[in-house]
Amino acid sequence: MSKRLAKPKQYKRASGGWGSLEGMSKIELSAKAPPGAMATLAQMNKPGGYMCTSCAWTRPEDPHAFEFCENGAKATFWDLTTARCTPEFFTQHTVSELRGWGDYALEKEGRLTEPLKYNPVTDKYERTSWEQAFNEIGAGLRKLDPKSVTFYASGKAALEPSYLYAVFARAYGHNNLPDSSNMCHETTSVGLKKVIGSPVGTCQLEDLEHCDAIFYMGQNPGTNSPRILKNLQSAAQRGCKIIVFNPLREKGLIEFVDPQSPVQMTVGTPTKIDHMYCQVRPGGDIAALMGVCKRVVELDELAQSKGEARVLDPDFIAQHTHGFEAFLDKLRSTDWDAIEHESGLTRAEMEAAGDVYAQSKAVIGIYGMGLTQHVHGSQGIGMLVNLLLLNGNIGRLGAGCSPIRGHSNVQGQRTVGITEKVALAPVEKYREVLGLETPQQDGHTTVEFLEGVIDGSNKGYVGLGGNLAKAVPDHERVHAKWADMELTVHIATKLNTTHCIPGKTSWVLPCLVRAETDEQESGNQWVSIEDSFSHIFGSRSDRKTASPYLKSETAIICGIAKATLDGSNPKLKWDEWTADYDRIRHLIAQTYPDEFHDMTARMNQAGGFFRGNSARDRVWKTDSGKAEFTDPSVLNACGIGDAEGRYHLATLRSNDQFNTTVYGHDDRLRGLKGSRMIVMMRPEDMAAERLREGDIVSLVTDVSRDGEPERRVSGLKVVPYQLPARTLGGYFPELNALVPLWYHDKLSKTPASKGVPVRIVRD
Ligand SMILES: Nc1nc2c(c(=O)[nH]1)N[C@H]1C(S)=C(S)[C@@H](COP(=O)(O)OP(=O)(O)OC[C@H]3O[C@@H](n4cnc5c(=O)[nH]c(N)nc54)[C@H](O)[C@@H]3O)O[C@H]1N2
Ligand SMILES: Nc1nc2c(c(=O)[nH]1)N[C@H]1C(S)=C(S)[C@@H](COP(=O)(O)OP(=O)(O)OC[C@H]3O[C@@H](n4cnc5c(=O)[nH]c(N)nc54)[C@H](O)[C@@H]3O)O[C@H]1N2
Ligand SMILES: [Mo]
Repeated sequence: MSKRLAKPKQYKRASGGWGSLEGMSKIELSAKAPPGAMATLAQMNKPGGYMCTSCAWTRPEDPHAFEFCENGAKATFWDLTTARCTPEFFTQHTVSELRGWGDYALEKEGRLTEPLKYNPVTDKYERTSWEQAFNEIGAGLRKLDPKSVTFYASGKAALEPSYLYAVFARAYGHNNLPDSSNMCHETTSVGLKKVIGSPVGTCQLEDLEHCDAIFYMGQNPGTNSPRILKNLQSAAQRGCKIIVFNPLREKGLIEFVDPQSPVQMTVGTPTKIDHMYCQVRPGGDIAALMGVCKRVVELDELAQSKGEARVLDPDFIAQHTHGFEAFLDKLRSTDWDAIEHESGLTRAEMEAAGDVYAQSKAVIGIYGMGLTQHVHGSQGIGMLVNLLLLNGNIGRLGAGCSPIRGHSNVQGQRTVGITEKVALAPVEKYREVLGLETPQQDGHTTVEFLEGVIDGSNKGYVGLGGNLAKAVPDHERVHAKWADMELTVHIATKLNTTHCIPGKTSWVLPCLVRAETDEQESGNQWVSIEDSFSHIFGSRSDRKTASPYLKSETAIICGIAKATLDGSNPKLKWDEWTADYDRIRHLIAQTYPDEFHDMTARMNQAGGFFRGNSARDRVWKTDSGKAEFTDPSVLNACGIGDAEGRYHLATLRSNDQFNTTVYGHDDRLRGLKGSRMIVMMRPEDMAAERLREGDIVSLVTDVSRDGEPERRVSGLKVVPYQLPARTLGGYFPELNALVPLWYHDKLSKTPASKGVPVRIVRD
């Protein structure tokens, strides 16, 4: 073994800058983008244009000439590719063969062009007509008990089809409406709601312009929401202190060059983004925030003893919060040794962060999957809210709590009724507006759906987008049973692995993308989406469709619904809704009048329209009627603690992927190239394990329940990376087989993909 430690990989340039333009043009080539794709990009995220299908970050009122980012451009090129996956392609390949191709190769075949039906005799997908597909799917659904069928949604479909999808599910007879949120921000929907009464973030763009500090936790903006970098840059430039909590030193949080600023691109120096970078260990955020809060409370006590202005806001605490005393007791009784150990940070670091908080008049907490995808993820969110509440940092200018959502309309899908929880469905309004009596029993979360697949009780699956079998935990257990379902239906743009694990009867129904024209009887249709800031935007494109046989998601849902339901409810007007989406918006406005009145008119105004947020107005829709201080029961959010030989693995996105859609095999912003089958490891840990860069290892899950077979992923190349001790990084979805299905957030059942206990085994 060499005595010198391996040199950690890193990217030398800033985020943004020329690197992002190079990244974009590489994808333009490899995605086979057609001529004019660049002109289509210029319409993106502007009033009158179409809304990017990549992330859910908001759009300003006065968009830039090019209001898009490297990864938004990649997503668009990927959608607009000239490659076509036609029925002829399927005559050449059995589904069993395609299952082994991987999503990169499958999606590269291009856009699906015609409806397909699986033939189990030939093991091939074959061309079918829309009429036949709808009739057979309708007949298949009628044969099944609705309670044994799940309708999944993956967060991209717009508000109009999403609203109808939820209506269809309930008219058919179930609330089994999980969406990608159940693997993502469900921890927010449940955990944030519990403490502030709102399931979504409280901030608006103006807050980012007025905050003095941002606590930026577990989110990677350089890759996953690059348009936010511009807002962070402006904040940093005016002196806002950005304190990052993340086990990895993510480039977008360190320095940024605005690719749309000719001056900065040519002669300028990058903007430094972080004021402090705290490399917490996985799940260490609860302890880290305890440390910060402890310091803030100490500073307040000191100020009181000296007769100086208070650091806390006692009036806010008294008037607006509940549980402060219990939280204070917890802070006082938790000692620094435990906090340092569980956070992986030093007391000095946490105190310095506490000092910044105490000196700041307005603070924002931003977070992503690094907080939500843990066994005690809800408690991590609760701790961030505790910190904000100490000084009334919710519900005033420059302050608030801001989860960064994933898919471009994932928040909106929940807003318009895609939820498995009856309490969140507009049951009364369905009755009033649609004459619909809805099922009273809660439906499945994604985890419960998968349990049903494994035990055979879930017999039908309809997927409105997504690549669910690939995005979920515990691949081997789930895939072994997925094909036992009686019926699987996939509404999709491109072929993926989930389609290649067909149920006994199975269809792939190809749909339009948002950047294409959606011609119906009344003309080219508008759709709408909701972003992370609860703004609703209209979206429309006049770009030619990839194939004349494609249908919109709305038309497909209405087609299946009409063929499935018995037609006895005259208020369910599937054909009329397909003909003119204004009618669907009218229904949405009737169902949610406070938020969506005059929807069609308002969604196209500059900046869209804000549907409001109770917590922002300091109306707390919680059990106590106040914002809740919570007293965490653990200091680390990982469900399983330390042990000899154990590491905690965070499964991450690379800069060349959108979830299971892999654009390429590089991860530019992390300085990694060429392979996704890697495990990032701290050089000191590599030395201790006698591993060298390039060695091939397996990871084995270091926790199991009685009788479960081993969970293992082999063939992973060791890459030195600057990480906290005993922390590993690797890619989603390649490592999903390591996450046990039962390893999820306690409150919301969001899979705990960021703190998986594993052992390293040499191959
Ligand atoms: N280009 C692109 N854009 C995307 C996506 C994509 O795949 N590609 N996906 C979309 C979707 S659906 C989503 S949900 C979002 C996801 O966006 P993010 O929330 O950024 O998700 P991840 O990439 O999973 O990584 C989160 C970050 O958490 C850090 N982390 C891991 N464990 C911990 C921890 O215990 N504590 C803390 N503090 N940090 C931790 C990781 O190092 C990483 O930087 O992005 C959306 N946008
Ligand atoms: N280990 C681990 N697992 C994770 C995560 C993690 O961080 N770690 N992240 C989780 C998160 S946050 C999420 S959101 C899920 C993502 O899970 P999903 O949302 O299910 O997966 P995607 O990869 O986004 O789905 C890609 C597929 O969607 C289809 N598609 C693309 N665009 C459209 C469209 O416009 N309409 C329709 N109908 N179909 C379309 C294409 O066929 C494409 O193959 O994965 C989760 N799984
Ligand atoms: Mo997500």
